[in-house]
Amino acid sequence: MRSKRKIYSMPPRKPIYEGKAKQLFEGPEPGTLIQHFKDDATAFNNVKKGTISGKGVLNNRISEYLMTRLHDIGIPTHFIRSLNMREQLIKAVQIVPLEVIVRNYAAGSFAKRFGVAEGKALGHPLIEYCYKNDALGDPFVTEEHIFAFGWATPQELDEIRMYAFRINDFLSGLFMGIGIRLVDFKLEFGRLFENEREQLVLADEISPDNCRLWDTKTGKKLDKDRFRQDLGQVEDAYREVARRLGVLPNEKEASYVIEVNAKLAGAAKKKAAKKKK
Ligand code: ADP
Ligand code: AIR
Ligand code: ASP
Repeated sequence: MRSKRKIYSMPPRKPIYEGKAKQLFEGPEPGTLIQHFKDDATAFNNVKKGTISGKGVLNNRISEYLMTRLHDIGIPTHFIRSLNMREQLIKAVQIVPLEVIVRNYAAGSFAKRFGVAEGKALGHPLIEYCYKNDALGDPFVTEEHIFAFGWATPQELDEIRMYAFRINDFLSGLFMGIGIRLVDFKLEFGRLFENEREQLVLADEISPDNCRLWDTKTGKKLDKDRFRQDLGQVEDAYREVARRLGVLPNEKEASYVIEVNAKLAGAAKKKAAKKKK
């Protein structure tokens, strides 16, 4: 028999920002934000748009898990605690406007730029920076640009590099342990102002949306490239990563999310139809 569980509507909250994959709301305490993970997916700087059903729930879980593990090895992060299946409480930070990309193997834009085969091992992990600016298409920049424009100080960039390499070492090992090769990934950092102290912390998310993850045995892509390249089985890939990390929601939780999503979609449709009238 189907359960007659009541689905509670969300209390109104002050929206702060709506991005391509997430929404930010004002948090319950000063200096906090609620990070809401959507199923929306974009690629090639918003040129390709779609949805990956259940992605928000999985990325929320995966990012919570990875951020917690990183905190345990001494990497400061913005993550405070999980709130529900799609949301987590985070510390509000001033985002350093850089995408910090770490690469272990050639793939994506790097393979294209240098005309090398995807999967070619790089001699050592390599860091690249992009200026976080959608209107400009997140252009690649060097340290010279970063200092000249004042996006980060030399001290901050030293710290970012140190964290990025430590995160890479740790995550490469963690994924290796579950049969996944960490090919590359993107990080964002922010400035946290707390107790009259300023500290750099890891922000945003770490998930198959911003990592390239390949099965070590088969080479199968288990990340957003399946969406970018129309490879199919996109949801399955995200689920597989969550399953191997041991954070896949159980069936009961999953069916509850599907139920809530259907109700919300129905309500949104009704609202849109009313507006049209
Ligand atoms: P985008 O803005 O690129 O479309 P998202 O949809 O993922 O990306 O939106 C999340 C936004 O929240 C990003 O712009 C990211 O820089 C920002 N962000 C992530 N963590 C924090 C934080 N702790 N405090 C403030 N902003 C954050
Ligand atoms: N990335 C960069 N901008 C947005 C994202 N998600 C991530 C990709 C990939 C890495 O950064 O997901 O893991 C390098 O991307 P690219 O396209 O430069 O090869
Ligand atoms: N997230 C970026 C976009 O929406 C880049 C990407 O993931 O391909 O276009």
